[in-house]
Amino acid sequence: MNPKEEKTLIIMKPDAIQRSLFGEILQRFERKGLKIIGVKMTKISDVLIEEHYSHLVEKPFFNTLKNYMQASPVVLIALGGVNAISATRLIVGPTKGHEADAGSIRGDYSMSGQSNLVHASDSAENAEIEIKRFFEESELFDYEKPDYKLINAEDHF
Ligand code: IDP
Ligand code: MG
Repeated sequence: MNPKEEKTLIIMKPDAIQRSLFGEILQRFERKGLKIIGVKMTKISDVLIEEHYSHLVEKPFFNTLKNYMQASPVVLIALGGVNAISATRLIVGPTKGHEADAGSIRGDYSMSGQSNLVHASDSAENAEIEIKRFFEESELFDYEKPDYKLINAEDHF
């Protein structure tokens, strides 16, 4: 296995589902060359939101953020790939949609600092914790993709 192979957690937030952008957003990750290793739809509980956004619980906007995250089910996606964590954060773009570059998901489809369509893990440490938070081991899949060598050229090894 390539030592730079990583797993990362994506959450399609309620606005992505409610605005029918799920397919469009997923396609961007697929086209980049990332591998879908887990997918499920769920409504996130109070406890898991407080855990997932523990760095924000003291903020004045936390309750509004919690209501937003529970406005509909979300879709949880685990992605795998070489340098998957940083590559995925670049595709997603910075937090505030109105500041995100055109070409990124948030830059192309969002305006808000809250309703920004998608969550992506920000470090190797957090990616591991977040995937464990939302997926059982049996819900993650390892399988061959015939395009792997085309996407990950020799310079990756
Ligand atoms: P990130 O999603 O870009 O990693 P974080 O700072 O980890 O950004 O914040 C998590 C989520 O909390 C954001 O994606 C956004 O939905 C929400 N959020 C962050 N800052 C604000 C704010 O100032 N007002 C409202 N919501 C915010
Ligand atoms: Mg974050």
